[in-house]
Amino acid sequence: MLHSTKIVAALAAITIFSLPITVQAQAHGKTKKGPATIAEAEKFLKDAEARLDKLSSATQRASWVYETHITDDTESIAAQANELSLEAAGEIAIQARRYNKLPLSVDSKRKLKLLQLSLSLSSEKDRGEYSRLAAQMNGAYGKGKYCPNPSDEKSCLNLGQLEKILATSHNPAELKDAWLGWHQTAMSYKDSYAKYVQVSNKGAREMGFADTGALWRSQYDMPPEAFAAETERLWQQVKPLYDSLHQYVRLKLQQTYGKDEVPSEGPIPAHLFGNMWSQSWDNLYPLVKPQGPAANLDIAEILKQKNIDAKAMTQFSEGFYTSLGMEKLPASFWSKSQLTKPRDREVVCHASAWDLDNLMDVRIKMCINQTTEDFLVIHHELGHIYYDLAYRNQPHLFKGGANDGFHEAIGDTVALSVTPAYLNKLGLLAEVPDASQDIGVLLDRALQKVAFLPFSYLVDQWRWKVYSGQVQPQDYDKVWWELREKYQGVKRPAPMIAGGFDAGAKYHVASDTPYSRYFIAHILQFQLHRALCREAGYSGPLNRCSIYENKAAGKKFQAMLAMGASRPWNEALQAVTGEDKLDASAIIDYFAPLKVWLDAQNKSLAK
Ligand code: X8Z
Ligand code: ZN
Repeated sequence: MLHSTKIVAALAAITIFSLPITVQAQAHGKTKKGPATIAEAEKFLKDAEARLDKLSSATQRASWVYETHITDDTESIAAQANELSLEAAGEIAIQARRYNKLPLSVDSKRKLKLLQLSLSLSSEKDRGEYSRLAAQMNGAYGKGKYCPNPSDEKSCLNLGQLEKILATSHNPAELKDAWLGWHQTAMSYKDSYAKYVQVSNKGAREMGFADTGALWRSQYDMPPEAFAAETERLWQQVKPLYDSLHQYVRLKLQQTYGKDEVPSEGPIPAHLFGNMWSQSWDNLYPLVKPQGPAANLDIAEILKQKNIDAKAMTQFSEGFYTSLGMEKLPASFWSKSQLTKPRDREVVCHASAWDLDNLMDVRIKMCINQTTEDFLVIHHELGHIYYDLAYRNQPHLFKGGANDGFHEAIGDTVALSVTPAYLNKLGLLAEVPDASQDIGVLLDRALQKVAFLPFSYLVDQWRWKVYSGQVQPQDYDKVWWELREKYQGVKRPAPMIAGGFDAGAKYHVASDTPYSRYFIAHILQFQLHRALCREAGYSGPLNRCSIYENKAAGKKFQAMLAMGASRPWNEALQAVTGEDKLDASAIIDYFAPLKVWLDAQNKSLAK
């Protein structure tokens, strides 16, 4: 589980109230007689919140122990706890239907809708299978290893080691080997995934959704089709910027690897982007940086030189949030978080933020290295934590993000204020570069943020097709690569293999975490940044703005965080930006000078 403590998330205006009331109320055993009343509905909501609150803490604790000590025993403990939560959430979701037509308060109506955005598996066997498969795939991903020499255990490489090769090597054969090695690890749970999809769909259908994909798309205060159209609209807005970056990177990669490796047209092999999923390309900065003096955000050397360890890196990040007027992290955060990879056991290293008691027991789980990337990921994770803390006084069902994209955007918004000037102030960067070097910084950011857009869009394009049944297991890879070629312009470094499951080599597929949230977050964080900079009285180029120490911006931000999931997300957006729609013009504005530069480079490099 990532940041979310609840099985339900945000609300949607959807028509899911189709079953006759008697059938609805009987579905999980309990039958209420007579017409529903407002008083009964209020009591139902109160009891449901208390029950879910208690269960979510138990489930979170079991999952925490599992993900930080992977064993067969902790796997089954986590699966059992999840099964109980699933049972309760499903039962409550079905019972909630009884009150849908009552004239309740706005808050109670919203709570009822949120409760019904959940799977309901009435069969115990299905719940058991669903929970077991989920825990098993999550653990398999965490333990995944590539052993170049299968008879020698010492040759085995874990994901962290393979990612390091992808990030630092410039030897195409070595890159390809690490890439293929990791991707083949997912084959072992392809069948589990296919089975899991079927059971999950059953649960979505019991709640009246077409399939689990439709359930996911229903969590954005709009009908599922409208959400799909909205993401496509945003993608079209940013595509020209992505295309310019992709073309520039192609030409620079050709200079490093030659035209045999990097074609002049069509998709580029996926192992050459410095990242296992080609999802962010900042590790390519040294290969693609502008000529002459060009600043960037590289602080890895300084972290090592100054011996700034994982805890100190996290304290720097906390310092940003407190500079905005937010509270210090509780002592238990420091004693209970997992900041570095333990040597003595298997863990899920993929970074996550946890809210174990829905109050103050917040923690992060990371395997921090002294890299710029991890420094920024810490800001991302603390964004989740500060959101959790800000809405802790809301009723249980409103303890969540305005939508999941908001939850993902908070820390990234703060990290956009991690500018060279800010790093210099902290003593993490030797000099403040002048504005003439901005292109380097912008390019570095674009390699992180713009490169990510098509990937974050396509992961759920694929999953929506899988959940709808449009793509069957034998075509998982075929369609995965069609989408990756179409949107990202990257291709598999070698022919597909029978039984392959390349999508499963991505954490969020193995852990069944929706991914559109990151696409939304990458548009939204620039919108929030633009508005908070305005609030701070700043009017220069957006890439030079840092809201560090600005209490006015901090206050606006905190007020939005404290709303949690209590209102539709466009009201949360309005509270900070005054705008009520997602709008990619902020990311376009932010990178406007870079776009001009990229297009000029592409013209001259192509000659
Ligand atoms: O999974 C994450 C976070 C935890 S919510 C580290 N991210 C996505 C990923 O790694 O694929 C952050 C950006 C995209
Ligand atoms: Zn996150």
